[in-house]
Amino acid sequence: LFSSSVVYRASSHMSKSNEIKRVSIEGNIAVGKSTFAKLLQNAGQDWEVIAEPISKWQNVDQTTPQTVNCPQQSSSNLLQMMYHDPKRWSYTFQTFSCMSRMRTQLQPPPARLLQSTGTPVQVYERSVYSDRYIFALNMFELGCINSTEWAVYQDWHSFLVEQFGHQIQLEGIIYLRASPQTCMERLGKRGRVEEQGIQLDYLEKLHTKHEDWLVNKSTKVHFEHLAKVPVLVLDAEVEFEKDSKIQDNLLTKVRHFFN
Ligand code: DCP
Repeated sequence: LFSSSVVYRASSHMSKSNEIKRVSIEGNIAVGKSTFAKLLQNAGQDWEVIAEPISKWQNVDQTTPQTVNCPQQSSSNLLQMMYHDPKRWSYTFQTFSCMSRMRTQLQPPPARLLQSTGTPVQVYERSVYSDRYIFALNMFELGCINSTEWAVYQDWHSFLVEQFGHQIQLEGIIYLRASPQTCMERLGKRGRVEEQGIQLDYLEKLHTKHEDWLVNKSTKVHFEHLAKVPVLVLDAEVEFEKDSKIQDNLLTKVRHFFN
């Protein structure tokens, strides 16, 4: 099903100067983005991974000091709240996850990367674009975000991307592609408590959203530059975590994408 890999070279789109490139890793829940990001991080000193700020979503009180002393706020795991009661919490979750991602990705790159003589690359786990065109859109289509919330979400998202987007503009997207069934198995194996109620049907919907955005290019995106960002599609159906040969093969494709 996913044997072919579609490659659009990122290099032609990138500037030749010693600027830092930004690339996001996209893919379904539990496909292996973090594992792949670590692989890139270890592959060369020119790569720096900016992890998805998921621990912030699981501990909201700790990240927003003004709510720390609020006695009614006993539950602070927004990820859990969203999966437990999606109609009530999806909008709040999507707002907070996108805002915290933007804040994290807007941090200045480490000096090590700025001093690099090669091609320094900042690797993001997901982006503000998958937040909107995969997750928030899906929740809207499922009726868990209502039309007023969706209008508000799109309004502030467009505004923020227009204001700050140039600082986190992507030069490439790496799409880790695997079947929803495979992601379901990996999700079960890793056993993140909040995700235990996720059904295959949900992963299938997210899979279709990834395909529409990154392969079929049928998702209506609102940012001109985004439609031109090159996409490297990698087959993540095979288990790559413990297989060095497969890892080398994937890394070769990534290097080719950047050179
Ligand atoms: N999530 C969400 N809406 C978003 C971003 C994430 O509902 N805008 C949810 C989906 C997951 C959790 O947050 O339950 C973490 O999302 P990811 O799929 O990005 O991260 P994983 O840890 O699943 O990635 P991987 O296993 O591929 O490393």
